Amino acid sequence: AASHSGWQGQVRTGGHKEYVGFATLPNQVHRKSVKKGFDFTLMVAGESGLGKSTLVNSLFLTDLYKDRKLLNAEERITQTVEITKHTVDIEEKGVKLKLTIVDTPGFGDAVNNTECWKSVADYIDQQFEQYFRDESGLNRKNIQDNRVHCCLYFISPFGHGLRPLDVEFMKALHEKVNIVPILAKADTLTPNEVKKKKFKIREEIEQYGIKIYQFPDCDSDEDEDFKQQDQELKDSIPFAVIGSNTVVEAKGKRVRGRLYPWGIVEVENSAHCDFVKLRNMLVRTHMQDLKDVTRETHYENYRAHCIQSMTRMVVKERNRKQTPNRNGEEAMLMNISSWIKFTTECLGNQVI
Ligand SMILES: Nc1nc2c(ncn2[C@@H]2O[C@H](COP(=O)(O)OP(=O)(O)OP(=O)(O)O)[C@@H](O)[C@H]2O)c(=O)[nH]1
Ligand SMILES: [Mg+2]
Repeated sequence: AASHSGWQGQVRTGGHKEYVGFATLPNQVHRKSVKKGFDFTLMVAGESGLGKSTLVNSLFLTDLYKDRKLLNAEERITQTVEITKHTVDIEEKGVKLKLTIVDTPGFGDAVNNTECWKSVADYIDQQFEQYFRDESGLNRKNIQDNRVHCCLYFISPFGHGLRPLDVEFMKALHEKVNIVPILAKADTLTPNEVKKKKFKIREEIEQYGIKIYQFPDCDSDEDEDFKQQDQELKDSIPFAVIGSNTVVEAKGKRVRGRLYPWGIVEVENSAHCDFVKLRNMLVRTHMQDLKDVTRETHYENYRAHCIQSMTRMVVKERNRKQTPNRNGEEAMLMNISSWIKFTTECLGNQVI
């Protein structure tokens, strides 16, 4: 077999197959991307007080809010009042990941909650716009990609399934970002209630035509174990999670959990909640797919929409100016130059 170092190329000789060396291509890609490092942007959204900030803090084993000087660990996370972005660089076995968490203020506290999704939707669009601008600019090297790859949408454990605002919120975002629904504060429900609520929420998502992130189908040649795990993952939607910022002692081990008079719930115990399943999905199994769908579907939609409206404006402007006696070439040049002019103007004024 070919090794990844050096030229091993040989041609077919004497009828039996020899390697030219392109079997090393995956290795070349691997080394290059490890060197470059990876990035991922995760957003949390949903009603206030459902544990969004607490959960993202538990997810990546880093204290995102460590700069805040508060004494009590329980109090370390306060209500989120504006969209905040935290970036942490984490490294594991030489692989670097630049992780960005976008925390959004929960809705529900205001008297009027109509269009509470607006600022979140605008934030996602602004990141697309920045990327579109950078990509169409002169220097396309080292573009900072801040596009949101996944949005964990928190659903209250206290309602009967989805609330009207949940439906409105998710529908406002589902064409822009990969939505992964989360059943919050699962420690307040019995296992049977969790099961029933999950079923109801899945049913309503379908019924209201909400397009959540779809896990890609398994390849038919995958082994049975893998297929079963994949099915389990699909059946877990919405992930029932528990968040905590305190470390408690359970059976002699120190674990992240919540201490109640009747016992301890452990965040990372899969018998207690889907926290580990969610983290594995985000990090181990589907991070690349979430990024691919963002790029190929959500960004592509934004971009097409943008170009369409710019083209429409150019046509309108040209009709307004109506210059009947130009020859073809001159008219085409006019088109291009006004297109460029309008691109810049549209982006500048955010007319899109
Ligand atoms: N029972 C229970 N309480 C939780 C859980 N996660 C967080 N909490 C508590 O719920 C309260 C609110 O948590 P936050 O993380 O601030 O909630 P949030 O969704 O970020 O709220 P906003 O910033 O207002 O949108 C805190 O007192 C947390 O300790 C959980 O899984 N179960
Ligand atoms: Mg918060």
